[in-house]
Amino acid sequence: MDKGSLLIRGGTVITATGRSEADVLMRNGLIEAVGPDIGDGFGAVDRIIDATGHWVMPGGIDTHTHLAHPIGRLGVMTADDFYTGTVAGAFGGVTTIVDFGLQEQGGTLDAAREHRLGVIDPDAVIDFGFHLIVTDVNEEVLAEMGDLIRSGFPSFKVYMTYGDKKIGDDDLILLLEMAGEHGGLIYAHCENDCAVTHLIERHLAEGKTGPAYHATSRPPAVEAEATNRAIMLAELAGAPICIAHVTSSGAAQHVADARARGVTVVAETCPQYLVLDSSVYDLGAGCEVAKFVCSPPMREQSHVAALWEALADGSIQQVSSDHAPFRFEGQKTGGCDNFTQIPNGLPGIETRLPIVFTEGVVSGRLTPERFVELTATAPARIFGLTSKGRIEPGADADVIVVDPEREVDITASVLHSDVDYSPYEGMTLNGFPTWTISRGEVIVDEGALTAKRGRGQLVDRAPIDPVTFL
Ligand code: DUC
Ligand code: ZN
Ligand code: ZN
Repeated sequence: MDKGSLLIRGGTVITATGRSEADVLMRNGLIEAVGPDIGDGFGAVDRIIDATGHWVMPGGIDTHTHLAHPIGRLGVMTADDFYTGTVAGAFGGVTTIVDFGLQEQGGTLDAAREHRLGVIDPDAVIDFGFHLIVTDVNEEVLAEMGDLIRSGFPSFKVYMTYGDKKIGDDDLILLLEMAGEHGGLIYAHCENDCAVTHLIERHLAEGKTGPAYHATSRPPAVEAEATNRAIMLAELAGAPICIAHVTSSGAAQHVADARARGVTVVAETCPQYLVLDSSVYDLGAGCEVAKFVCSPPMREQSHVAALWEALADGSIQQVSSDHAPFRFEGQKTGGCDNFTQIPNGLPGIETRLPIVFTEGVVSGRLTPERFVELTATAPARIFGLTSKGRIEPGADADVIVVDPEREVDITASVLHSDVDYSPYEGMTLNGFPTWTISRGEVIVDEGALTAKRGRGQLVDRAPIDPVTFL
């Protein structure tokens, strides 16, 4: 079937490896040609976009989103469904997400896969995959993993804390061994559960119950210890591992040290840890602080600086959003008097690219090429999205066209998530796309949504290659 053609003319094409003044021709959902002055030789096109003065980059890939998902120990449902969440993503330049499918206690991973597909497919406006969250490890689950990996579901999320979603070290070793054997990847939320539980109990016993105490109940050592343990277990098992949301210099150093000694470990951080710090947990700010409750929490400035260094020097390989949106009124406010009752997470799918663009590229910390690598090319490589994250002939035509000079003042009302606040209110951000293009179709057209609900497709993902994914 002819799915049409589109020529993006006159922009600066930026990829992870370089930049050039070039046109990009897309046909039938794929990139057909990239080069200067593409014209008559390729025949007529359905539409031409004049990208003069714009940067043409691979669409963002966000491999850490929680849409319509019961989060953490409390199991509160996130506020975005797969329509509002992916619409927000499209406006923020995201053309693919990798979300999560949760294994029920006593259930199989295959049942989790089937169920989740049924939830996502009718609603998503951009392409999608999902990691399977393993919460209950047994013989049957271990036996399923090989087939799942070979059928396009190569990554498995584990929580080292979070109530009944937590798995212990004994199970983590088994999962790592099985993943390593079959080309899978374990993706780990690393916090020491015993320490978190102990510190929460101590805070409550001392009457430290307000939202600001969330942060002191999960200090950096809690994260660094679990990160090191997960890496060491992966090393023992000879398996690759991806560390979710690194927030602290200690955890980042464990990743860097392990990579230097040849361990197949990669890591992500998230925008909130790059532009916010522990000052958001001001004891005097009352319940407003609940807006910033996420796990791990934001850290002091020395950690923020260490994360930027790790992004620039390559010891952290990607930036995902960990989009876990909760409304302030009615969801976050449920824990104004007891921080353990605040659902953990921040909205961020729409602001991820603009934050990294503004604070990374515009501020001179990252090259434009590194921006593309961190937000699209590396996530595709790490999580097996072989058709995405590149602008080259044969790749999926997932492209954003950005006017690097255009600024947007952030308020909740200019964003598209189904939440009543943004953690970034008051910031001015560059890097929002003028056009977002998914498989050759313009889905955001100069501020207007042109995508149909449910047009997004499941992405076939390849097994992990532990050599190239580094
Ligand atoms: N941390 C959060 O704050 N929210 C989503 C899940 C997580 O690990
Ligand atoms: Zn997590
Ligand atoms: Zn998460």
